[in-house]
Amino acid sequence: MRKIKTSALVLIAATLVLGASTPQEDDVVFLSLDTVFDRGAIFQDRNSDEVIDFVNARFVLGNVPTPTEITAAAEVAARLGFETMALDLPLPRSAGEGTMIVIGRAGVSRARLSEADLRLDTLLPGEGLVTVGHLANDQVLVIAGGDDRGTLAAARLLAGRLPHVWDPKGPTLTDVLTNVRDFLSDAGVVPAGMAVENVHVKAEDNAIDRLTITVHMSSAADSVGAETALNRLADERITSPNQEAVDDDESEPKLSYSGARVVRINLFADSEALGFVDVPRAAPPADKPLAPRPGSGVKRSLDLSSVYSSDGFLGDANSDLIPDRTDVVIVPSGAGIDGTIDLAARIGLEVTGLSIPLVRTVDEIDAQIDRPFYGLYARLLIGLTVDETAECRPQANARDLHTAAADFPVVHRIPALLSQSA
Ligand SMILES: [Ca+2]
Ligand SMILES: [Ca+2]
Repeated sequence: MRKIKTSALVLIAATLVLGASTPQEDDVVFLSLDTVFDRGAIFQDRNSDEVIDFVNARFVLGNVPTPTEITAAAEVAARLGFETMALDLPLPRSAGEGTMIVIGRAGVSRARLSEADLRLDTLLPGEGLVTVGHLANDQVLVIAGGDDRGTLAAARLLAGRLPHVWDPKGPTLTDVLTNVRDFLSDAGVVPAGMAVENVHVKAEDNAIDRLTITVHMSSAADSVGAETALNRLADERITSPNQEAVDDDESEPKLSYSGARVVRINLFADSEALGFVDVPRAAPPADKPLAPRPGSGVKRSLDLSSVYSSDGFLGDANSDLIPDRTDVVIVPSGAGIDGTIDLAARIGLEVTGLSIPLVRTVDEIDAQIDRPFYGLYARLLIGLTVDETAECRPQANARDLHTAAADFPVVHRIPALLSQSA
């Protein structure tokens, strides 16, 4: 079944030319964080078989991106590849076609977007934001931080967590929108429109720091009613916090998500901002043991013919011949690392289970040098060339590998084709 996917892969060296096929008229092209991985502005089904086969996106980074910005873009690219059954490589960069995915403040500047409009100007070092910007008639996906660490945190939030509220098995941003609408409707004030404005994250945190929802009310009076109801909820939660952690099978209190420290509701009426209310979560998630993920043996038959198989960068945990995990960490360093973005996208395309982080900066590797990663630790450079398979070392032992691997969120999927033929 992997062949289905592989045969759909199209490598195009030349610049992508649009026009041969265009999105269907009923394609939703509205770009929104809650539906960013649905069929729409970025993910398209160009032959109308209900399977995503086209990634309508281009990366915009600064003129001279840092290795960390490349790493951030590559993490996002891996998720793009993961969400589609076919992909044109290389992924277009700034001058190409497609929805812009802007990485880092240098990318924001290059795209001529306003940091203030995007709420990027107040970000501190280590803080990152995923949001949607507007440029003329285009919508732009923006992933940026107060510094490179913040940008990378935001990229990993998008690549490894969204559209879920952190926990890959927990509620989604769409659920949050529904919950906010229901809460306000119960309070007698029905929103006229809603959207996820942005998702704020801090490096090394274990939850979304702040999830901001824009709510448009029909009138200023309705906005006051909404503010009153939300403030009452927030005050109750602040004065009598629930100290009990929330287990998976418990339903959470109203507008409380263990994967988001705060839900901020921005209230508007007649396009005028009328204030916001921060609703803190009732309790953090319960500590739970991380599920072990099987490690891999040493890859003795790795060569360039086997990189995209279970003998290479990929792994097959359930032995059904379909690669369902990655057994590789990409560490971009040196000159010409831009192609890391395409390499990550290709790896994402080839697997049915993806772990983020897939790409690590040299600094991150240095900080964890004593900690075993996956079975294979290959240092890669670009153009699908193995520059040096330095430090291909045997795994320390299976238990340590489980521990290391279990720290990472694993996004699983059952693609339409696979589920049909299963
Ligand atoms: Ca299709
Ligand atoms: Ca498998």
